Amino acid sequence: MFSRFTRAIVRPPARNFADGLTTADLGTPDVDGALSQHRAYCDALVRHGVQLVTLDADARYPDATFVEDTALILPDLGAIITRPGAASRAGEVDAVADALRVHFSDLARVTEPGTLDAGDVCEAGNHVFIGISQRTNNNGAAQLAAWLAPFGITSSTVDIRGVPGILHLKSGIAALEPQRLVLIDAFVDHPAFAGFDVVRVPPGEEYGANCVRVNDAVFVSAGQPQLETQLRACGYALEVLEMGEYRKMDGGLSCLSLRF
Ligand code: CIR
Repeated sequence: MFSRFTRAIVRPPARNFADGLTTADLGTPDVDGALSQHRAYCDALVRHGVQLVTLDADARYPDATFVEDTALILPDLGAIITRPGAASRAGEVDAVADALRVHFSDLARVTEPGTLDAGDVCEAGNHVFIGISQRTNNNGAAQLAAWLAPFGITSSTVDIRGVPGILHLKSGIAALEPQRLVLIDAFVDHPAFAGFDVVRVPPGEEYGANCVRVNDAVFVSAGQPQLETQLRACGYALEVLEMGEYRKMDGGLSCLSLRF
């Protein structure tokens, strides 16, 4: 599952981006700042060989820029459209499904009563961790597990509801290789992650845990200097990206693109 990505779906924020959901106490995001951070993010994807599929902004869905939550893609194999756990985000899936139908003839879907935000899905080689969160329920996780199994992909759940400060599983974990995870302290001793090579996120830099391997580089949010040093020591080239306007809306770096 660490194939090269050649494409990514992205969706710039609408002018009413600040009307989206958030628990962060970091102030109101500036939409022009968010657009400029989005452009820089897209430019970085292009620099690393990724062709963009850019969806139109849609003011009906102020959180729609966080496209990652709406689908899980197994490059060259298949894609499943999620059923987002927040009611205000339910309709975001339509435009993403339309875009994916061009590439995947048979799109699967998470259906009621399951809910799943793909920000809760972390792929590590042929195993997938599924966070049980305020957005993803056990039924949604079971539906995803059943969809993955015929592809030879195993899965397990990680209940994150008691972990403070994270919205999704991937707010606190990233897979850089099939056997190498970035983990916040809250996950370091979790049995689910035993046996993995771990890059431990320094205290105070937890927001940086939501980094993404894109082909030969790791994309990481700006402002995490110790984590940057650790990642460079592992041999990764980094793309350090300003994410401040998205952080104000509980958004991480991974959620701005759906890579395949
Ligand atoms: C939300 O609360 O749904 C959005 N404001 C943020 C979603 C971020 N998604 C992600 O980290 N995968």
